[in-house]
Order: sequence, then structure tokens, then C-alpha cells
Amino acid sequence: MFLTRPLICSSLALGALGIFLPAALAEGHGAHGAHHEGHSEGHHEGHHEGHSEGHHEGHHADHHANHHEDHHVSPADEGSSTAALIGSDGSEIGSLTLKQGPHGLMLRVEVSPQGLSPGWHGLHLHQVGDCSDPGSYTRSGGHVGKRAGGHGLMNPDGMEAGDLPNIWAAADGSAGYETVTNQTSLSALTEGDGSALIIHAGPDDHQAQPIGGAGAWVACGVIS
Ligand SMILES: [Cu+2]
Repeated sequence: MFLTRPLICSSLALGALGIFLPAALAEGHGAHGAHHEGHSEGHHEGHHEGHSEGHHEGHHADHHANHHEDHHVSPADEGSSTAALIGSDGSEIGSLTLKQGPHGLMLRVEVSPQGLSPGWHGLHLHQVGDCSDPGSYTRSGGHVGKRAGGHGLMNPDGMEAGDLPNIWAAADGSAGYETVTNQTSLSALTEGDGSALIIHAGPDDHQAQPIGGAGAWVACGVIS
């Protein structure tokens, strides 16, 4: 199955709210399939066909309801990912750790001295796990969940799933950062061609289009 990333992000976000989950995704859930089969087989031994069918349908519906509510904490969304953060000259400037938790995705960024210019920097999740073009990093694509006019944590018409708070670097260029988001998940970010964490040259004003005036892309970390 192939879907574009914006579609995946919007269906996951809506699914987490319990509003909508595509039938194809629900049916593809491995644990559900196994449970469904085992139950139906056991029931067919020594029970009338009509009774079995009615019981079976009721159980099926219950299971689907649970699956909707628990989607954002399902075992498939657990796990962690660690990556190097690469600066604009291609050298390693720090590290990036992502951990999926029960209420969202925890991101931690650590930057070594001289890694960044001092002050605030925009930081976003971009759509492609490709940091092979240091100095531009345009191969990492647009923001996760990108849509026209949608960027910005403070935008009334926003936000995009890849939008995150700024990171602040000290006078020596080092930085430490931790945030959590429930607008995407580790499984959504790592599937297919992955995604990337990008740090920009300047701060994101969280409102201007398309990237909050954050400027050039100065650091990149592959999320896979
Ligand atoms: Cu960005």
C-alpha cells in the first residue's frame, strides 16, 4: 500500500481523535486478524451456525471500537530511534533521539559547542529521511503534513504535523532541547522513505508562511 505522507499524517491525527480510521488500515491490523480467526474457529466447534454468526458480528464491532480509541497507544507505535545531527558542512554536531510514549512522541536534541550559531532556531520534522546534501538539505522535502497556509504553532489556520517549538543555542553554540508532539508518531515518521529533523538558521515566528521566516536549513538528522 502506498499513500502520500500528508494523507498518512491526516488519517493518523484524525484516528487518534477517534473520528475516523480508514477501513483498510483497521483490517490490516495483524493482531486483529489473528484474534478474529481464533475466535471464529473455536466458536464453530459444537455451536449452532446462526448463533455463532451473531456472536461473531457483535465481537467484531466491539473490537473495532477499541481499536479506534487505543490507536495512539498501540504496541506498533512504541519504540525509539537515535540519529546523528549533521551540520551545514556535513560534520556531526550532535544527536537526535525520538521515543514514542503513551501521550505522544518525545524528541530530544543535543548539540555540541560550535554546533549552531547562538540564539533561537526553527526546528521542524521534514518529509524525507535524506540529509545527503549538506549546506542546503532540500532533499529532506517540505514539512510533515505540509499544506498551503498551514504552517505555524500560532497560526489560526494551522498547524502542520511537523511544526515544533524553537531550539535555543548558548553563546558557545551548544544546545539541549526536549519537546513532545502528538501530531505524528514514530511509526508514521519511520515508514517508507523516513523523515528528517531540520534545524533552521533563524527562529520560526510560528505564523508566517511557509516556514515562519526561519531561513536556511543548517542541520539535519535522518529519522528511520
Ligand atoms: Cu523546516
